[in-house]
Amino acid sequence: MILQCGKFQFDCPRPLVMGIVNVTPDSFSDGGHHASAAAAIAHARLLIAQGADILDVGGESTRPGAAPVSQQEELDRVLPVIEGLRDAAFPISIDTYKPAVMRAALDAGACMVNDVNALQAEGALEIVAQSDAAVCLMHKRGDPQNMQQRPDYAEVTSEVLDFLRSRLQAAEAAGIARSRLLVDPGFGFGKSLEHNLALLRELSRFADLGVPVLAGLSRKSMLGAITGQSVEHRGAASVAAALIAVQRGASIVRVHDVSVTVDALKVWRAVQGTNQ
Ligand code: 8Y7
Repeated sequence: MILQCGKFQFDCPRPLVMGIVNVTPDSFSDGGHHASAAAAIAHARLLIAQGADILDVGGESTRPGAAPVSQQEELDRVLPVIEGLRDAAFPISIDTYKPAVMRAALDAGACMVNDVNALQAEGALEIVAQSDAAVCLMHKRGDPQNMQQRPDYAEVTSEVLDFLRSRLQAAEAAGIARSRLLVDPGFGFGKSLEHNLALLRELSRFADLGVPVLAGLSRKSMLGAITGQSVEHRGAASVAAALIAVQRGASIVRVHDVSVTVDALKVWRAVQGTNQ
């Protein structure tokens, strides 16, 4: 399976590692956007050196309970980072659900849109259609402010699959070629622990949709619920979860801890044989 990602082309039998680059204002200095951009660029370069295949740059937290950020603030955070990395020619994904941020990031050199809202915002489909970027369509229920209140599904995997199927159709109808599309069940986005476990257990059903599957489990609260570990001690659980996702057909894992994930996947690939 080939994924078209702007000028990059990924051959998806080899699982890819997406490194998370959060651009948030530095609360310890008054350097403002310049300081946070410099820190994010340095972190991005480190993740690439550790073996990340693609970087996911985001300026608004979508964690449960997070407050929204204005469009201008989000642009001020992410654009200097994408521009600062442009010459290095790393594949960059922009983590946003705002169409104006997508457009500016794509113009600045991003080759993928990672949209937790699956291009449902007015104008989002068109902006991606006009580009040659890849796009990850993720399922969520509710908004970060309220999504963990009372998640309820009759059959979680089938419902999430139905949603992603309809978003794939909408994307193709808008002119986004299938070779540019990915799907993601959206672990933790309006799901209980049981829902998240069912989705991970049945992840191969998502791979059956015929486009690459992205899985984001890194440091998430479901891993805290299982292990009892606080967020800064979920590294081992995150590597285990990434490996399980890849074994069940995920093509890309979105992680904070790139170096250890890359090593775990090297072991998996060695056992699988040469053509993975
Ligand atoms: C995911 C994500 C987050 C995910 C995709 C966190 C932006 C929360 N999680 N994007 N974003 N999939 N595609 O804990 O699971 O990293 S933010």
